[in-house]
Amino acid sequence: MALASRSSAFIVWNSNRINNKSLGLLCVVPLLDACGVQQIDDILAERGVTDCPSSIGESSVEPDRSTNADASTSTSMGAMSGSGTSSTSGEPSSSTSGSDSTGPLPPVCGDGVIEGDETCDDGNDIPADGCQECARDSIVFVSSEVYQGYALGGLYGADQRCRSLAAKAGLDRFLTYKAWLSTPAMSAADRLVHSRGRYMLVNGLVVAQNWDALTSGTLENPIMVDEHSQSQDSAVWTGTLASGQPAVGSEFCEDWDDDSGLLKFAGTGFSTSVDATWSFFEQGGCGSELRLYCVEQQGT
Ligand SMILES: [Ca+2]
Ligand SMILES: [Ca+2]
Repeated sequence: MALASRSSAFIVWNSNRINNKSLGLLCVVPLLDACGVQQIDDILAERGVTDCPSSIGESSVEPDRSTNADASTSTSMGAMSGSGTSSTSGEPSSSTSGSDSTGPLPPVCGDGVIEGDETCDDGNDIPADGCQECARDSIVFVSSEVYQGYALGGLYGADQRCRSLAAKAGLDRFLTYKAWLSTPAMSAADRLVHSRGRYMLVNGLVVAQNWDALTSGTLENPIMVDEHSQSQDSAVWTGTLASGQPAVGSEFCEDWDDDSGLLKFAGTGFSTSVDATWSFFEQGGCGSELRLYCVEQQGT
């Protein structure tokens, strides 16, 4: 009976999310989770991405990164191409790797070449143009969709949902997105890239200046804006403390993929908070329909 209830829950979710896509996939009850994730993969494939990951692998990130990185680099470079020879001007490289040792030359921030730990290099001193000190801004949004905590399909399924939402909203580099979500064995801090760049809402407001600020327990603006720039005042599945570590003591909805149908709980945050409760506020029942935080990932 638990399975039957999951089936109906899935169908409701499915009809809400993929209502007129006619993807031609038929879900068989024992394969609900796998099928749900597969359908999200197919949504991504419909948008021209055929290399959907079988795990949270970087192989899916690389092709997407290269194309978008090229695009953003060319536009930003184009915008500043006329302005002087700034090869050694501002924006010094923040990677302080030893200057006089034997290894390869350290990256030079400002030379227009993305290298080393740089995720962009627009060669200018303009901080709020999406590339600051050779670190690119990352978008973070709260999902416009809601999900039952036990039916996310695990961390991978949650990540796929973020990618699907980002793709449908037309966000760049949508395949890179991951959910701010932990299990006891895999923390958000371990899963997500610790960017030197800013974390931004899609409406341009700054959430945090970098990863350390994001995980400091205080945000500049709450992550209450979804991928379509709409406000969402809502509880959010996280299983994660503001530090990025798992919210120990909660049940994580059986790694966000609970087949038991039993009443379980998991850690939630609140989207309007700017203190540590943005990530962990209280535990919520896994049958509740809550949102996800989705975070764009920069290069490894
Ligand atoms: Ca460079
Ligand atoms: Ca810049």
